[in-house]
Amino acid sequence: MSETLRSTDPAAVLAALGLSAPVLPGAWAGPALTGESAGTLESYNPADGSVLGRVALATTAQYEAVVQRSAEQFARWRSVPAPKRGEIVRQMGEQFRANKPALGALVSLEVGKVGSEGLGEVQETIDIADFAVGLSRQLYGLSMHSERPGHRMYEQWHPLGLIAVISAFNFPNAVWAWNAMLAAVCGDGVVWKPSLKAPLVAIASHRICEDVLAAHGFSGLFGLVIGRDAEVGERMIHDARFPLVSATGSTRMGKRIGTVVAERFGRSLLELGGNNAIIVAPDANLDLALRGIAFGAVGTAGQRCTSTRRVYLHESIATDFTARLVKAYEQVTIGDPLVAGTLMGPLIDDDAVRMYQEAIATAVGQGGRVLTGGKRVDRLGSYVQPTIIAMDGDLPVCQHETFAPILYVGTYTDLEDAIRRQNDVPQGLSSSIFTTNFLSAERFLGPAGSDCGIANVNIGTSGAEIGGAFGGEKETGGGREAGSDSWRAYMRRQTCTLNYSADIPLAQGVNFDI
Ligand code: UN1
Repeated sequence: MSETLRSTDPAAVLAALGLSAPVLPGAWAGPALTGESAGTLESYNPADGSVLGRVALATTAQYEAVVQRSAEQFARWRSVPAPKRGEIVRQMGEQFRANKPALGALVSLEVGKVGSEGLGEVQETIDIADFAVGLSRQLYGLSMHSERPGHRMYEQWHPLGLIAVISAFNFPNAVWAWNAMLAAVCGDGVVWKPSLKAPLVAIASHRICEDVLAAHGFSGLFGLVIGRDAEVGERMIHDARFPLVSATGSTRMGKRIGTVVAERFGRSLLELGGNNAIIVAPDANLDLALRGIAFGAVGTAGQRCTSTRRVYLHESIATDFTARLVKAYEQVTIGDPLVAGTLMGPLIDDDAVRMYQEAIATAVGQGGRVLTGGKRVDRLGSYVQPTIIAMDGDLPVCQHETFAPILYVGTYTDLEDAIRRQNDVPQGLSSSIFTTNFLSAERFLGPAGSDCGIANVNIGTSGAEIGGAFGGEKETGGGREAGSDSWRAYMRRQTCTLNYSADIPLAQGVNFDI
């Protein structure tokens, strides 16, 4: 399939994904549950404020039906051999490949990502599906040497159960897929509560997987509930049928989920706010630094949790480099995300525009100087200008994550001080240094260097590949999703000791002769 579908005709994109109904169901226990609803939700195109579609919000009873269905299917799915589960996930990956142009366009329409980023998001889903397929033959446990003669000891990994996935608007497809594809090969069921700002991408993604699952007799292993916190969210996090709640979103939301889930001894996997900085050393390749910062800060209109929010420039290069950065910003084409050549689309909605404006006003009040941007763009849709704010010391506003293209730029003299400042925020997701000096790079990556879950050299803070574990420390929540050994979060570990001797010796030399 080609990747060139760039229809700005939403009806064609929705029809290609089977989403043409006037009101789409918001509860899917495999197929849709219809009949009742907890109200109607409208999904808007942030590029022009038009209504893309309407969704019937899930009721409590529908939530219950979805969870029950997933639980029933899990009871059989857990006994399917993992490589066979992998084969079914492989087929899901194939379907995402076939639907990539339309689904990528829908991501652009519903959340405002530019065309290549919409497609890139679906590619991230395809990548994690491929990764999960390979993993399905590599869910390894260790074997240990028993201290007792005639004994064998090993550990094995079993499916954990039902996984609740709560996702944010900014990666409406891929972050769910990180969880769902791994959970599926690990033998789990998945119930997804997506962002109410991106319900259509969720329905399309769910249906793609459901078709594959149904063809293999596992309809409803993946469930979808598009609902408000009152009907669905709170119920879900309190629900003991979910041994794991994996959530992406704000720190405030994560605190609530972490507390409630811990109280019932569940596990939570949290991927919350970021506040990511780039240090540019005096010896950096400045062309690379410029591109890395521009994509990190302006890409996705600054609405990634990995977006670059702060830059620390060495004083010797600061004046010239800042001027280049300002010039680059002024060349950014802002507009319809699905028009070729657009680099920055709209923010998700007018609330986001308001938060952008408030953050800038606060920064200026604290002594920040707007070097470029700073204003809403005067056209239909939630568009803003990418903004650079110069600061002498670190502004208090820098402690907060604003989901918008605002970049705070400061200077430094001493690398130690720059690293201290990059770490000196409550969040700990991603970080970068641009340097050609081996010692500076290693210093940044060392144990007293960056305190983030992601630390890069000569690339920006955003755009991580799925092969690595993704997540961060401190208020970012500590969870790790996607690659490496993140799969372990979706399984339970069992330590097994087998006695094949004619005696029953006790460990630690204990005698208990009876
Ligand atoms: C997010 O913003 O929640 O590293 C996820 C990145 C993407 C994922 C971002 N691969 O920027």
